[in-house]
Amino acid sequence: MRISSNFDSGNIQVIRAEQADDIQLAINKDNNSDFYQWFHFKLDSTPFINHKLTIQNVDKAAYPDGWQNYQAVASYDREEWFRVDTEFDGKSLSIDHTPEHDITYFAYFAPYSYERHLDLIGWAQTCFDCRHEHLGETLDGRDMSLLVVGQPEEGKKKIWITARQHPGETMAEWLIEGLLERLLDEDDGVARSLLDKAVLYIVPNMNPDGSVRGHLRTNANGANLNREWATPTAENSPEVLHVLNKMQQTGVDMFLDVHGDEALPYNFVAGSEGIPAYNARIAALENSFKQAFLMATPEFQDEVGYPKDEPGKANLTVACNAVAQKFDCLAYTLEMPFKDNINLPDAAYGWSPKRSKQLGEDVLIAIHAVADTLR
Ligand code: GEM
Ligand code: ZN
Repeated sequence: MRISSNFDSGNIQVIRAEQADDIQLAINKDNNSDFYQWFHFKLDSTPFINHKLTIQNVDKAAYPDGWQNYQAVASYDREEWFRVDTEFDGKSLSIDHTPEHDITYFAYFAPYSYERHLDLIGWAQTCFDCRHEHLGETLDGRDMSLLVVGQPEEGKKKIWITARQHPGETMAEWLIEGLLERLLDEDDGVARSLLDKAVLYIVPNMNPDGSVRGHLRTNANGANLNREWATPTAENSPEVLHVLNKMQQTGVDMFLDVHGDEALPYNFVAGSEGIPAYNARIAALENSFKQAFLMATPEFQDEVGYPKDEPGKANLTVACNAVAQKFDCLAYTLEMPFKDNINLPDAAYGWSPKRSKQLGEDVLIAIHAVADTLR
């Protein structure tokens, strides 16, 4: 029996793995950071024997509430990721599984590999009305890729969408995959109408280094990119610097920053109500967007979410707040659950790549609904 994680987004530390019913593991911290929660590893063992895997250090992870009612995901073929019996006792996380094949992969959420990211960029840029732009390099020397969809013309709105600032939140890039598949479908009415009104600037992965490294929340240097939007630097957060520089060139009429949430079992949005520039126009746009999103899918809800920021008290290092303040525009953080949407639970898969992709398709309806009124 052996356990390994030496692959794209792999993260586990093996403490003991001699007996199938007593496998002891721990999650590694992000580099140069105290954050950890993302795990992804491979078990190579005898099938049809019950295995008990215990991750010892989950109580000190970034978001311990994320383990309440959480079920880990597993896969044999690295395509289908299903939920497995998982218990959290307040200290450690125990996974109880009887493999049906020699190799089983386990992860915090369905991984989105760097190869799949490159495939997404490659496919998208071959589509009509979609171009790739290189924005710059990351600290590990990977490319920051921007997809520009639609023809920039006078009067068209500029809509920016970023995803996966936090690399362990892989559902964010799954959402972008679904959003792009609809947006680039030349027969789709919402896509065609939206592209008559707007140009979309989409960054499918804001943090490729952290993704490959198996980080939860930071880049290669341990920087939490979603706290770097006030003063990004080439030395610590080039990913944000490249995107902000491009935003300066294009302007921004709407911004969506896509994330995942460890604890709350819902899809929800977090706005910019606490920024100094917040005003009735942005508030009305936020409501119009949410009403359209609620009509588009029952997977979205607006009852549960983050506490609202007090007026003028927003953290301006956060992307959504920084962009809303800088460009006086509608800006939302969109959150999906690592667990499930408990309004529409799925015991076998929980929240999943498929549902993330569908939400990407559905959010285009809400974006289309507000596009004309963004300015
Ligand atoms: C969150 S977004 C920051 C909190 N935002 C608001 N408006 N309360 C973060 O970066 O901590 C997004 C995430 O990590 O998923
Ligand atoms: Zn996040």
